[in-house]
Amino acid sequence: MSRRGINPAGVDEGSSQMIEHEQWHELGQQLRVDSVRAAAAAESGHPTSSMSAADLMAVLLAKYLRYDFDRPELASNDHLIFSKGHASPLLYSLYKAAGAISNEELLTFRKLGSRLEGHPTPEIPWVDVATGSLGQGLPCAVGVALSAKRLERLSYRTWVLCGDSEMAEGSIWEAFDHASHETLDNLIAIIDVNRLGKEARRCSAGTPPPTCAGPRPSAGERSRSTATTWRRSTAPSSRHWPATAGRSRSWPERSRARG
Ligand SMILES: Cc1ncc(C[n+]2csc(CCOP(=O)(O)OP(=O)(O)O)c2C)c(N)n1
Repeated sequence: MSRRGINPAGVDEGSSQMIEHEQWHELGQQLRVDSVRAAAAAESGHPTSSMSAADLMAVLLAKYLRYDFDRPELASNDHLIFSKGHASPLLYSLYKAAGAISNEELLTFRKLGSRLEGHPTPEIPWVDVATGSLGQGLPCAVGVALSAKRLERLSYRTWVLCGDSEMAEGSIWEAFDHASHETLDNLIAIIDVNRLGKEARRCSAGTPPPTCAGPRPSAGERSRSTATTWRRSTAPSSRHWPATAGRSRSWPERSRARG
């Protein structure tokens, strides 16, 4: 039986949980929309890979991540590594939601001279390691977590976002093996199981890879099929769309405005 209590502020616990869930949902939608906007401005990138992990990152940002974006050099800051670095539009949208970058900068994604490259690099103060080659971020994160535990003896956590197809990389298996051997309870791998990995199926050893017959689809056809997938699976409601002009409010600002 569930028990409902009253917290010190006089808000029913059940209601405050509902408000929290609504805020996560709204933040997730904001991250999805911003990921699409960034990729649309660049006319490239991986918007769908970003959208599938938006809710996961919304909860992480709103509730668990301990990070001062104004002071990235702080030793107590958690670390966040996107092992699925191709979901960079989501990472940059998260920075925007945290108030670390502006809407204008978000839209420079993948433009010449922008620090928001197609895959994250340490040119950005909140990025530890360059990722994008699948299977690379988690091993690096194991190193960071190992350092926290054995060298620095600090209590920060290392969060890593991985893709489900990425799990097939040998380096991922080795990294998990080592993390377990070192009992790295300060390392949290979040696996975005969207059951997609560019091709429809992953190939396990001995299975012939899926082949593609006929002419290659044009860029237009490819983007149309991406849009269709997106509409079917995770289309945000239209009320989020007009937020394109000017500097939209960051997540903390929106939270504060709501009280
Ligand atoms: C080592 C390596 N091989 C291939 C690629 C090309 N690639 C980019 S994204 C991707 C699919 C990743 O699928 P998954 O890990 O499930 O992430 P999703 O995009 O589905 O969230 C591939 C094969 C790459 N970036 N790195």
